[in-house]
This record gives sequence, C-alpha cells and structure tokens, in this order.
Amino acid sequence: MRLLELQNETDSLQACAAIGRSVADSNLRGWAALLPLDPPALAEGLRHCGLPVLRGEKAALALGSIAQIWSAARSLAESVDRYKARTLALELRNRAAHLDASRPRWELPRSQLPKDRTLVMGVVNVTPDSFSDGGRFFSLEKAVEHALVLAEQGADILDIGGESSRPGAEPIGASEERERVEPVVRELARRVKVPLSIDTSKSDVARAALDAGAEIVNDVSGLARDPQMGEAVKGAAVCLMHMRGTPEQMQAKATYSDLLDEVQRELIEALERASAAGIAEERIALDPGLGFAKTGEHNLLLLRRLRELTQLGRPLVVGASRKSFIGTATGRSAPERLFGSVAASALAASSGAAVLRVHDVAATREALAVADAIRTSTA
Ligand code: PMM
Repeated sequence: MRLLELQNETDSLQACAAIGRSVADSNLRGWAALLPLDPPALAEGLRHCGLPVLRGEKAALALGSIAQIWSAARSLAESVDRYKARTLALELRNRAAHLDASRPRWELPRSQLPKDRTLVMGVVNVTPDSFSDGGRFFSLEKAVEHALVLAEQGADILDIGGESSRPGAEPIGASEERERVEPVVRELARRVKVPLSIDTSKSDVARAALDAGAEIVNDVSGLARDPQMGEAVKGAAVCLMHMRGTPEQMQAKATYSDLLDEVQRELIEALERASAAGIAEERIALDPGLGFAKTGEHNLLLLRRLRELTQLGRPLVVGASRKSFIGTATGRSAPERLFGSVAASALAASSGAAVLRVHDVAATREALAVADAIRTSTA
C-alpha cells in the first residue's frame, strides 16, 4: 500500500494498470491511495469515509487530496475493529501525514544541521576514476584543498569517497580505499566545522573514517553489501541509497515493472536493516540512487515523482549532479553539466529533497536559496 501522485495521463493509465482495471481511465489526477483488495474492509471503509474508490482485479485506488486521504484513514483506523484493516488504515494515515509534514530532521551524532533550508552535501572524490571529476583531487593535499573550498562555498556536509561507483567501475579492496580516505577525513576533521560523511559500502572503511572524525556513513548499497556494516555504523548517522547489485553489474538490473513501488519497497528493506542494527530512525536519510541500476528515463521519473518518496517519513538525499541523464538532456559532457545539474537540484528541492549531493556547491547554494524562497513563500 502506498500513495501515488497522478500528474498526467501516463500516471493515470499506469495506476489503472496497477490495480488491474480493464477499462483504463486517463483522466485521474491528484493523489490516490493504492490499496490491496484484502481485507475488503479497507477500500470499503475508505469509501464509507467519503473517498471515491476505483476497484480493479488486483487492487483498488482511493482518490482525494492528501488531507482527505489522511482524514479518511484516521476515521477508519478509529472505527474499524478488524486488526488487519486497522493496521493498514494507520499506515495509510502515517504515510499521508509524512507527505504533508515539513521535512523531517536528520539528526547527526555531534553536529546540528541547519533546519531552515535545503542542504548541500559537497562531493569530495579521492579517486582516480570517478565519472565527472575522476583524478582531479587524487592526493591528500588536493582533496583537502578542494574540500576546504567547498566548505567555504557553503557546503553543509562534505561527502568523502575513495571508490568510484560509476557504472562498470571495478571494485577496489578495503585497505586501498581506506588509505585513500582516512587521511583526508582526519585532516578535514581538524580543519573544518562542517560534518563529514564517508561514502563507502565497506565496514572497515566506515569504521576507520568514523574514528578519524566522520559522523555520517553514506552507503550506496543501503547496508546490503557488507554484513558487518550495521555494526560498524551503530553510533553514526546514515544515508541509505537505493541500488541493485554492484556498480560493476548494476545497469543489467535496471528493469522494473513499477519503478516507484519497487524503489520504495527496497528502501523500506534498507530501513529495516538499519533498524535491526539498532540505528535510531532520526539518524537515517534515504536516497533514490539516481543512476544506480536506473536508466535515464528512470532517473527522470524518480525526480518528477520524488514527492511520493517523502511518505516514507525520512529526509531525502538526491544526487543528480553531472549524471549522464543531464548530459542526455543538454548534450553536455560531464564537467560541463553545471546548469543542468543546478536545475535538477532546484526541482528536487521543490519536490521534497532535503539534501542535494553536488559537485558545484556555490552555484547550487544560490539556486537553492531561490528555490527555498519560492517554496516557503507565504504572501
Ligand atoms: N552518487 C554517486 C556516489 N555516491 N551517494 C549518494 N547518497 N547518492 C548518489 O546519488 C551518489 C552517491 C556517484 O557520483 P560521483 O561519482 O560523482 O560521486
């Protein structure tokens, strides 16, 4: 069960297909709750609470604004006595409440992130082969110097990575990755106030970076790759990204029958791994993983319907910066994708992203100042 935003004809037809309706309606717009047919008391109850309900062979859609869906789900949760229907009604109410709420806080172990604006996570790649800036900052001095510039430009978080995760990238060993990032983290922890994040899927690297002064672990595998990772990140904050497989073979897994549904389900699995490892919910952010087991079209759809992911109740990190779908739209090579990247960041911020992971901090900060001013205007 989840909430869908039907923005256009394609969304409407897909929602009809998802419920298995033989006569598709192309004119459904606004928000809808996608409901299982079992227990029947759920769809029936929401209809009784005033929502129009469309039934299909496989599922049902209850239509309304977020506030209407929230209110109907709340009334149903209070009135229905069957356990399963009540549990689902409560879940629906919570999802609607998350969608309507201001963005949830991301609590870090030591630092306080600014509350009043969309945040910028500056990318510090200490790699010889990252797709957009590979090799440019591949030494301790260069990486630190670059990170200091990003901090000066207003980065709220610095994300340090020692292994390229571009499609097809060859993995490196934990000790090599650790040798690349640990000294950079240690030096930055001494020299900047900005909270540091380590971009790794390896528990050894995460532990070393946390010891050296990082407070966030940005795991592109969402704690799926290294079984020791949960234990390693216990005292830290985490960013759990969606992907499938490893960077080497992930693009072969970019097949979805319902992208938004599958990404949400797999992010919920990552949340469950984090919770089983004892990580407090307030310490977790989620990321749809643009470009990771996604085609260009998948990236565009995830950005267009990003708001739906806020129903999971956690802050969203989005990394669109310089990725190839921006090159497809603009015809630009990776280092020339600044304007396109800034546009994607501003749109993501207006659709619910809480943190933008970017290479170009100064330009993104300015664009987000405008996006935030528009988003929060009350006149
Ligand atoms: N993208 C890259 C690496 N790490 N982490 C998160 N959370 N989200 C992303 O989108 C993401 C990431 C690949 O980009 P890069 O090679 O330019 O760092």
